[in-house]
Amino acid sequence: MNFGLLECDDGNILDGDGCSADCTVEAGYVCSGGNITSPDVCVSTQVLTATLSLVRANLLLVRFSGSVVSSVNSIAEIWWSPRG
Ligand SMILES: [Ca+2]
Repeated sequence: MNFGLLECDDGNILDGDGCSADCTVEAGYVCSGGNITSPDVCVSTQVLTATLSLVRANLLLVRFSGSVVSSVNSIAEIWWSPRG
């Protein structure tokens, strides 16, 4: 956990999630909230743009300007957010 001596500590040794394996904040992220008992939480600062195209009846194509993660709330509702 982050004792204030590291740029960040998210509790893992993975790169690409905002806090690198050597505990530095990765480009395009901000990390905060870490303390002696809790890890930092890193979020992407990337602002995405989306392009919508109606491919054919009942088929919509969504293209994003960057990597995203998605979550499905219902068969008609999908949410996307910047990866990270
Ligand atoms: Ca990490």
